[in-house]
Amino acid sequence: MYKLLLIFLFSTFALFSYTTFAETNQSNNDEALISKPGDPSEVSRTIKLILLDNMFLPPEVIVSKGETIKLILNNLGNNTHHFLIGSTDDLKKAAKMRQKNKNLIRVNPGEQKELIWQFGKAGVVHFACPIKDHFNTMRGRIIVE
Ligand SMILES: [Cu+2]
Repeated sequence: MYKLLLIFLFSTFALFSYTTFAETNQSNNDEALISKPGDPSEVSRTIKLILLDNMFLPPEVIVSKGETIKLILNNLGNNTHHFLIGSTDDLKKAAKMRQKNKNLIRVNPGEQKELIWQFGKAGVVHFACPIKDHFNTMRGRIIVE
């Protein structure tokens, strides 16, 4: 019984430390606090983004603080594009390292994908297609008012 209690205490502590670390890590990144994946039941608006070779239309979107947006990504270009939302650093890293990112959405030509995203704080969130040769022009931003 005593042993079981020790295991319980240790795992609670481990979980707590992990959460604390995750929060500390996130607070270094303002954009992570401004936006995050949203709950489908809280969608207040749908915004369509057209993906072309190589740009987003519109390249700038304005949302209100607190909104959960369903983003429709419609690829009308001839090439496959990727969509990644995050901080400028995240996007640059993804473009440079071509790393697997769980938030990366692949949209083939003629295809349409959805992303539900919540904007909790006023600020600016960036999005881009991190594919090499696309990244320089295929960028946009979401302004949270
Ligand atoms: Cu692209």
